[in-house]
Amino acid sequence: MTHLRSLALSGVLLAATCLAVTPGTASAAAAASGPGTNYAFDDPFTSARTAWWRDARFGMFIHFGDYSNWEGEYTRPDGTVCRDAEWIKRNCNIPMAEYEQKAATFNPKDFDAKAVVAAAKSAGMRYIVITSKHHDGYAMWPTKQNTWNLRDHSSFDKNRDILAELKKAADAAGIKLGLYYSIWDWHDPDFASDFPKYKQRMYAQLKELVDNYHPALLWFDGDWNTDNPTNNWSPRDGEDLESYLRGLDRNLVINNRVGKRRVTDGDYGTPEQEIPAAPVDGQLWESCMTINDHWGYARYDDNWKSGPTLVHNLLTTSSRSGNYLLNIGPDSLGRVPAEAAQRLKAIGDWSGTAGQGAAIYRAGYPGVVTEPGWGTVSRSGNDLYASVSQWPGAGKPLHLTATVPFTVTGAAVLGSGQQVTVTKAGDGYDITPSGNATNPSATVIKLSIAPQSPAAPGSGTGLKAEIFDNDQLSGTPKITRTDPSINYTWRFLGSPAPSIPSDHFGTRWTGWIQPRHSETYQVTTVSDDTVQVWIDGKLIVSDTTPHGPQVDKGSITLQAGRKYSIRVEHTEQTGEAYMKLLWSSPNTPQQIVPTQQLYTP
Ligand code: FHN
Repeated sequence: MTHLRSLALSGVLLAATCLAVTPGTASAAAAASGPGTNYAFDDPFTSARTAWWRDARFGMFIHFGDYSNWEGEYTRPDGTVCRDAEWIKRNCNIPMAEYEQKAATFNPKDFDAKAVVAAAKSAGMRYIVITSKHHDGYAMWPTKQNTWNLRDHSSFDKNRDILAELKKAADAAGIKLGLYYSIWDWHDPDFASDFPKYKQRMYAQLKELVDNYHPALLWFDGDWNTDNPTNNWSPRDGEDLESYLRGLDRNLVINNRVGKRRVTDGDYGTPEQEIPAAPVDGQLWESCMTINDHWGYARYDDNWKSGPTLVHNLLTTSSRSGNYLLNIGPDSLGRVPAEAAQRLKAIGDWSGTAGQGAAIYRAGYPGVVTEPGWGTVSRSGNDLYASVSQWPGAGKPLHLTATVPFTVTGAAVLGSGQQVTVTKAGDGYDITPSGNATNPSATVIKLSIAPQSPAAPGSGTGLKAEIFDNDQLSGTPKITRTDPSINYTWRFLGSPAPSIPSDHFGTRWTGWIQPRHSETYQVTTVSDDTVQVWIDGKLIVSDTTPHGPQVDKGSITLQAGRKYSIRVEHTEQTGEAYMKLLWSSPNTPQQIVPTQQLYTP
């Protein structure tokens, strides 16, 4: 049973699609490409476009597809049982004909979008990401690109569209909807035999998703090098696709698996089943995790994470300026497993009690203290939220190590009137609550702090840029201009200006940099091919070995309000090109160094 529409139609469709876009070339819908293109049009760390995602901190991942119909178990012809969830077709070697027959019986008649959204709301989740197409290629919406989908190949009500139902319910509840899409496709014969044709079909499907469901976020997967079928997805494919999608909707938030999961791909990194030990240098991040041991539904999997564990994971990600994307796998009828719903509610009960959610939403890495052993500390403005999972014995202090001087102007246990004593002690503060923990997950102590007064915002306009059409920075610069910041993603086709070719160019930026805080700043570069940074005449970053997209960093102690000389030199030889200059400090969350703190010579 072929699932591509009739050849003539698919020919027309593909022809139409070809008119709309041919991967690897700019289309009317795609953003510009070629010399002079900078694919970075904002700073994801601070832009209005990503603000909802950064503030949200907590989302629901949903793995739901025709694989759910197996409920995690396949009985082989010899009677033995094979277990897997969304990978069951591949890992249990199910013949395609048998897999397709099973999909024809898929009938998630009990899928209730309002119930799914209510479960997310009950947890305090602010966005939802659902699998629109997983690796098995089965589309969960009525795609026109093939008949391997929930509308054309199932026993489901042909008048229903679960993505539309979910979009409507999410909008009504004020929750953003994201769509997961696997690049790797086990079903489409062109994935292995005619990759360009597969990509055209993929582009057409993604346009359907953007046009029909208006997702706030696209969560790509299946980007990695693998076989069976061989995955030829390349960094250049990622460049083309990301550019095309941003041409469709500039507000889209896109993860790093649109490319090859590098620091320069998409808007954020996607650690999986783990939480990074600290804020990730050079990129936002979101940890995705199962609530038991499977992404897709597996009826035998009772290894559910406890409520306190899930609360602690959420607090840990927020305290390191990350997002937590917690997964559920609806069963074959589309129902949210009761055990999952119960745990989601436990999280929401915790965050909704006594304002404890303030430790999560719009909160991030504290900067001014180190992470304690007794819990986590997150920061929102000049409030620290010490979330204590190991409550001290009566009269025993909780110690916080300070990284810079600050004063504590107030301390209170959320949900309790108990007294909290704060005393300066050694390298920081001792915090001594007088009463008991308020709950088994985490008791939150809110500390109001007064950091040392920052200098007034700067009035800079950026740095002088001298752009050379060679990678030795030799001779007279072809272009001299003022660059408001150093935030360049040129990728393969772009360059600093239309007159500069996309290979063999270089730039020298010079001027002054003005910190707002008197403290040690981490200077972070994202570069390809080479980079050097001098501040106050000191070489802070130096990576002169030609490299692919790479993070380098250095540190320097600066005085608030003072202007320091800065010189940045970047060269591009061939291939991709990137140059970003970020900074962070105890009182400065990671960001592209802002224009007003940069001055021309
Ligand atoms: O292979 C997939 C897997 O099935 C699941 O979708 C996870 C979720 O992020 N992503 C891939 C494994 O990294």
